[in-house]
Amino acid sequence: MRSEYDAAWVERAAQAYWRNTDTFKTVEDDHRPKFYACSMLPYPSGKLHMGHVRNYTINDMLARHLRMKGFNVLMPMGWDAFGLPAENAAMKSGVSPAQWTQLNIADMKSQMQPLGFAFDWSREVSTCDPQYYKWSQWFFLQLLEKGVVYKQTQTVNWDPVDRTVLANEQVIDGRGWRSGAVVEKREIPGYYLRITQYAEELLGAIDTLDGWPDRVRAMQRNWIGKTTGVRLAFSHQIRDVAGRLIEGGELWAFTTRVDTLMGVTFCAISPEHVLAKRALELNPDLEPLMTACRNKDFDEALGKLGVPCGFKVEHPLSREPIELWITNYVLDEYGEGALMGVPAHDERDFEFARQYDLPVRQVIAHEGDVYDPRNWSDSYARCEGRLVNSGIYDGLSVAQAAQAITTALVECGKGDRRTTWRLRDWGISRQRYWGTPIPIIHCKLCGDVPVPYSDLPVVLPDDCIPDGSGNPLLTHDGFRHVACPSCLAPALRETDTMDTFVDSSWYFMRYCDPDNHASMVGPGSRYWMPIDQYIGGIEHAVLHLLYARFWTRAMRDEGLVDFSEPFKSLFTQGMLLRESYSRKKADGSRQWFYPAQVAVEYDHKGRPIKAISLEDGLPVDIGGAEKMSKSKNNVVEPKEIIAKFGADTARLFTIFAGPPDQDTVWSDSGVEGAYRFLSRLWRFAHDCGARFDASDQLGESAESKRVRHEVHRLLQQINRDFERLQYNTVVSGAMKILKVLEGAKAANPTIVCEGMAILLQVLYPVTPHISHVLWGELGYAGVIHDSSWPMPDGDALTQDEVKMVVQVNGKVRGEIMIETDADHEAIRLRVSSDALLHKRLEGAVRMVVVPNRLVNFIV
Ligand code: ANZ
Ligand code: ZN
Repeated sequence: MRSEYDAAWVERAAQAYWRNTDTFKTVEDDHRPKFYACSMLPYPSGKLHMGHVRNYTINDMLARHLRMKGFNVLMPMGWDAFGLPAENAAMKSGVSPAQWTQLNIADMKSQMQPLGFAFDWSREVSTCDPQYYKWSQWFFLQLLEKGVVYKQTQTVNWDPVDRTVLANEQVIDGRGWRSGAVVEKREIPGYYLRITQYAEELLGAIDTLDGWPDRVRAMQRNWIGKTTGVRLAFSHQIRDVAGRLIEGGELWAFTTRVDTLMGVTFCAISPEHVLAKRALELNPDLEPLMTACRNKDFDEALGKLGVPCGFKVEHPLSREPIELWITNYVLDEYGEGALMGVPAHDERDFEFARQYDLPVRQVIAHEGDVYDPRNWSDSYARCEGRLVNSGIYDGLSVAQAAQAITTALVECGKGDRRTTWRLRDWGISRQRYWGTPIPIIHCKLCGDVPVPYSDLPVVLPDDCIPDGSGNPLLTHDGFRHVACPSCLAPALRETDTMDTFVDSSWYFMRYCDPDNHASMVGPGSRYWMPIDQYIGGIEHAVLHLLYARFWTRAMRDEGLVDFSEPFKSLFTQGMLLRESYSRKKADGSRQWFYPAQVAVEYDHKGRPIKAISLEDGLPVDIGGAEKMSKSKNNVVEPKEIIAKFGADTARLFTIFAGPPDQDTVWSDSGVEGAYRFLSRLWRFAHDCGARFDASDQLGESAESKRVRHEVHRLLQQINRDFERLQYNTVVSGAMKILKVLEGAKAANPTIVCEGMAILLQVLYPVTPHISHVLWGELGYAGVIHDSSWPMPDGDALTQDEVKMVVQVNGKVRGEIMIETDADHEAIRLRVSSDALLHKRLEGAVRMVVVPNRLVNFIV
């Protein structure tokens, strides 16, 4: 055995073994319980970063641990291969998205390979593979037949930079989630999935997801956004060009605070509302402000914009005339696209009223509050108190008033109870090339004709190179021109492709039946699904998870699967952060330094307090720990770490650095510490190798017992931490075991040999290479991968000696070691045989014993 740790050699040896024996190939097996452990599939950007390393190491630890515990574990990997970056790269470099993607996949795979993850690569899925997306197309057509897919012309969010349509969920604060561009509104036709049909079920079932973090469950609830309130009608006399009353002379608005109805001082509609359109017809001067309202989703920075449209509506109870405004803070897609403005008790309405000098009328009095109509206080919005300025409702509590007013509205036919949802149907049409083609053919005679099932997949041509001038499929004659499947006349293929969230809605089922060409899902999926542990970033807490939950239900309702929730448990790992160093330049922008370009001074806790540039010796600002990002020069490349220290060190550090579900700061000294630990482990193994051979007697010495007790106690803690995925303390527990063994000079070699086996086994999930090799070098039976997970031995855990404190007249005078549950006589004997203590006992009249803890002698 080599005397020094050589990570490169160790890792080559372990990986050669795994490769040659196909260790990670997984097959269905009814004799073992199954466990499906899956990481969210990565986008093949070409670069593997430390965040991936952390994510997949967590997954790998889980998989290896459970395999040794007797589970049949599936841990696959694949590629979210469609999407925008490939098109952007094509525009820059002239390489086709297909080629760029294939190269990146190969590249990333080669960066993953040295890390030794136990993926079953025989099940690799790439979403741009026609054999995969064929089934997304097939399912799309199934849903179209059922009406779950429908086509609609709608106002959509248009991202002017990415030149594509975004789902509501992809618009964050009025901006595109990828480009950050301010989103515009456009009208175009597209295909929609009726996710709203499942809103109630998706919401209710969140309660059953007890393996999910509460935070994610709350985020899902919030996205679905169920609100109950009242829909009420304000009458009007507004007529269309033909002289007909628009919408029967009623403006419907949705409110959650019907109790404030007598405080309405204006009504507001969105610029898309029919009444707004009519207002514009009558008064073209409204155009500029309306356009301003329309093109900017409400953005705090821009403030609220509004314009009175020249119409009045009538209060449903008081019949007072009320002015109607068009504003940018009324959302067209929410409720009725109209609201009743109650500035006194709603903050948005309050700001708007202040801005346009509209009246504020208080209708709720909160005890202890003096209402000041010039300054907003959050207490004004409290849903409690009594009514004032509300006629017959004065004096009622908020709850009573809500009851009474709702009843009054319902009785006169001007209102009803309503539930509104924030969730919209899922628009999946993208005006982009690099995605799953939507399997529709447009015929002049027959309309939109579904591609016959026998013609699937509709294969995406892989020779297009987008140039920024729109979807290249539009000019790809070979793809575009087809015969209509129903009348055979010349027709045009749909050129929109599907949102890539479609691809990621069921890829995890494909891993279960990767070679099934006969159906979307098969026996593999019946065996493996649902996923027992899903692992990924919190950034997917809403969109991806919600779509996958919906898609699974749609599959269930087609009879394809018999479960509703695809992910039993969810684990969201934290990010790796690192200090950034920068300096403000003359033009106000920042110059970012690589850590190697600065000298840093740390305080005693290892926190950086001062940094200077090595080049000019002048100070540099310390940015604090931030997400690793190329633009800030604070990225750590896995391959650098692997080249210097090996994959086991990279894995060990990312796990040891902090609780896996929390953000963790990268530290170079931490990496070195991880490497030193592995070197020490190697050296210890080297030194004790010889001792193991010589030993054959089972030791019963006190020292042997102590060592065994310590090791098993640590194992017990480690096992608990494995179960709760608290992997950082698994590592610290393992470090403690090594320390115990190193210190066990006098212990029986058999005990040390057992302890070492346990140590290698608990480390195997995190540092599999060194554990595999040392297991062999030390002559343990078989291969560590096939060994069974170690469990603490009950006998070793019960300690048979305890420490007792000895007091004389209540003062601590010393301590003794004695067998557990010793009786009074034994204790007295033990103390009097103690050279120092026995003197103090002269004249003792009585002894008081707290079993296994303390003895007090009264003299
Ligand atoms: C009057 C009122 C008084 C309101 C009050 C609130 C407080 P949530 O709870 O988020 O669902 N609203 C209704 N339709 C809207 C739309 N299309 N765009 C923007 N806002 C709209 O919000 C419901 C409340 O948001 C409704 O209750 C309405 O304002 C407003 F003291 O009505 B409320
Ligand atoms: Zn036709």
